[in-house]
Amino acid sequence: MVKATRALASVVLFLILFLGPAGEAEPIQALAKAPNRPNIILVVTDDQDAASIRHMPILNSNLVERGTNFKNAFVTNSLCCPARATILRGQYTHNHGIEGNSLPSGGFRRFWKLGRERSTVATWLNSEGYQTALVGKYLNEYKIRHVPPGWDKWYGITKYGYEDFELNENGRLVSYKNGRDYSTDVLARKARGFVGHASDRTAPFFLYVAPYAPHEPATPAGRHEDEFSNAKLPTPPSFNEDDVSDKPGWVRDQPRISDRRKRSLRNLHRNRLRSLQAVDEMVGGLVKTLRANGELDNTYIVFTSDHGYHMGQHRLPEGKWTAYEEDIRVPLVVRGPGVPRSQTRQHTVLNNDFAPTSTKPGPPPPASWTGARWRRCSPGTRHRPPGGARRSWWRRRRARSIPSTGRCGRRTISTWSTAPASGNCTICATTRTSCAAGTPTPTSGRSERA
Ligand SMILES: [Ca+2]
Repeated sequence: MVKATRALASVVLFLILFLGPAGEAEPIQALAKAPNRPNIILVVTDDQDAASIRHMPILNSNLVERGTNFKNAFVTNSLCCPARATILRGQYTHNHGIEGNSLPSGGFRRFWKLGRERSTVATWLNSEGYQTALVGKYLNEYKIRHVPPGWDKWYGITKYGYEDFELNENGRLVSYKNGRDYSTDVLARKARGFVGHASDRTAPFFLYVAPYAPHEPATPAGRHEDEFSNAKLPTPPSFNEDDVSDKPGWVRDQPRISDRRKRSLRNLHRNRLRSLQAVDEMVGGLVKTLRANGELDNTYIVFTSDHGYHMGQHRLPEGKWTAYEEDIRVPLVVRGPGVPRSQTRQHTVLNNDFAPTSTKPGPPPPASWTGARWRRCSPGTRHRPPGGARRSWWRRRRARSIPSTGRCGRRTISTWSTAPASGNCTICATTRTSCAAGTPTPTSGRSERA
């Protein structure tokens, strides 16, 4: 009984507390009234910029208008695998050790070799009696029959694609390439199937559903191909900047974006929006299934992306893995019991905080956590900047702009620099050409795209 109560508090408390409405008592009352341990559905899209959720009408009517929208949600490393490892572990990149999408700096195999799978949000919730399932993208370079611990049901993508893809379905590799199966729709069916099955049991469930959209090539479902044909490429003041003299060298070296490239970006933008429509429908389907099973009022639905995306800002063509706002800002919308409806919050939330917020693996919390449980975000609460190593890391990342892994002497460290022709060593701060200890070896962000 004590364990069950603690689990209830652990899962409900933090989601509710950080969402605390203007009235201080409401979240506590909501917790006290919670009849059952709540279910959690975490939707993580791939490469979705925060602004694009306004083009998802079902998401807006079912989550934004029925929940709370966080306008300042950020990731601490805007690349797929490091960001997803952070969501799973509640750690900064330099602590979980997944610095890239592939070996030797990252990828699934490094996550596995380091034993990181043995302690994730899935194992924590599973040990508290939750039914758990992952549907969709796990980690880059995951392409085997292995099913990580902590997951009761597993439908991990082992080959990325929209119309030609492969899933590991509970240890069995299943290929989809008949032209009739669209990846987001297949994942939606798996997700709804799990919710329906899990709802028949008394134990609560945790569903991590991660569609491939709107990742390039952003192929839309056939039924959405003709939509957004007149959508214009967003061109904020940062788009294709005329004056980049205030930028680091690697940005100053970028040429202006040509008209031809602008048309390419516009077409990609339209396809990204089209591909998101199936995700929108997936969200609607999950809500419908929850409602049909009587679980909607006892389920938190969290919608976010692994990181943001830039398309022409600061002269940078399409991509990610920079420290610019477009890449680190993500959508974050939460709906669930006790969550204020149709509210926005301006407080800073990081992806490091997702895992600590969603669960509590029993006392004591893992020493590995570098995220924090989301604090009460009532009006007037001020965000405290990270301290110690977090602050140092953050400053270093903001000072640079694109991450790379380098060595300086005996130290290996991830930094934010992308092979400028000149400049300081990103580790020891001496000029690169005169750095006696060693020269950092930058890794291009564009070399690890998936
Ligand atoms: Ca991604």
